[in-house]
Amino acid sequence: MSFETVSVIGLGYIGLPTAAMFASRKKRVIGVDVNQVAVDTINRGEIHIVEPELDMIVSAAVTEGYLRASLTPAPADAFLIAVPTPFKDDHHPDLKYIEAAAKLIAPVLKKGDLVILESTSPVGATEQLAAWLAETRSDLSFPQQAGEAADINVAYCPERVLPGHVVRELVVNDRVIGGMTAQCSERSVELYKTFVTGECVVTNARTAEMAKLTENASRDVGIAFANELSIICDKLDINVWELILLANRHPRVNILQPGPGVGGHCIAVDPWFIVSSAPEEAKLIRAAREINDGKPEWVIEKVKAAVADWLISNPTKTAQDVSIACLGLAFKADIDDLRESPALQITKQLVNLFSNQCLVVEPNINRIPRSLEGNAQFVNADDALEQANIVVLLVDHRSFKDIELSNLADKAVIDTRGVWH
Ligand code: SAJ
Repeated sequence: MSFETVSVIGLGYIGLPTAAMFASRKKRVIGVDVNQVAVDTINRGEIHIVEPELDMIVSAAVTEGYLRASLTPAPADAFLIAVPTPFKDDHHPDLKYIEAAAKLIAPVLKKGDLVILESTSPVGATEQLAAWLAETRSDLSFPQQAGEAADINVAYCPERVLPGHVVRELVVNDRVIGGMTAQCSERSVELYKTFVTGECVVTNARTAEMAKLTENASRDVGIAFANELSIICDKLDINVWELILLANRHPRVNILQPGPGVGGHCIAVDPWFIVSSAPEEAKLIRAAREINDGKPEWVIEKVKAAVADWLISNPTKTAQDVSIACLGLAFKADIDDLRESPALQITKQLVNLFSNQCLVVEPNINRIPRSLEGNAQFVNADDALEQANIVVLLVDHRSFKDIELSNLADKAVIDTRGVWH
């Protein structure tokens, strides 16, 4: 049975582009979201998130009648769930949005439908989703009950796209497809082949769940190694950036880059899902999370030490006289995304410690974030460098790389990204 109508539950950074890709291939797509503003915006042919090229695709899909958004679910041949999976205070995953999605779609399911979970999830979440669906629909059979003969097919298929490149990566990246049965996988491959040109590699649901977590945990461990090296090198008076360049000349060594910590909504979250499933065993993965989460505090200590040194060199001054430039707020280079950003976290703490003495620079946004408003000046890089005694480089934005080193000559510099090494 082919797929005429596809429903995407959750119209955020993954769900909306995915819905738009299906619609661009002339599938009828019903996007469902709890956010009225998002629903209204999409139905006007506009988008409520920042992602290059997506606006044109959504606008065309809505105008041609292939995509519509709604607060309520409707029958479809395939359902894709792309809702958030945050963690709770104790770092255990919170599946409440997946549960809500299951309860939402269960009433409209019919024999022959395919349900795919795309949200980054702990191992076992797909089986849990199928159990929630079965609880509500005892008139239908599910893979955990009927295997290949199930009325409803269920699979896990994680997204792996890089923010800023979503439209291209959705099409060209390989996909891992983890069906609860072989038929669930087969039907999912058929669905994704609507727009995916990358290879669809089949496995089971638990391995697919773990594959997504493993990809991001692997990157987190790599960054933690670089961050730990930066702290060791600081103590031993070695330039860590030069050290990494040298070590990476070895044909089998590829060390990542240290920074002020790890931000974004994926790499700083997903490894905890592995830790919470195997707390005794996941020693390295937990340590990596702790090293990366500890890096902002280490940077703040470096700034405090720089202030203390400045006071020694300027005995007539007090701590209220020092001026600190914080360069960059985004969670990584050349984007405007401040969510879970270590740069923003560090700047907030510095603004708390040195109220009205911080000069905040972020070339990719137009106004100072509300959390800093009133206690810091929002200026451009030139003005910040002119006034500052201490310069803290927090994001390796392109424009910061062009700053003349002579502008930094008489200042204490804390370069967390190695831009000026
Ligand atoms: N970072 C470093 N040093 C590095 C690389 C990154 O400090 O050498 C920092 C960045 O500055 C940033 C954080 O790590 O704060 C994360 O940035 P990122 O570029 O590594 O990753 P994300 O969060 O933008 O996207 C990741 C990607 N995963 C992998 O590369 C394994 C993406 O493919 C996933 O789809 C995405 O997570 C996701 O949605 O899970």
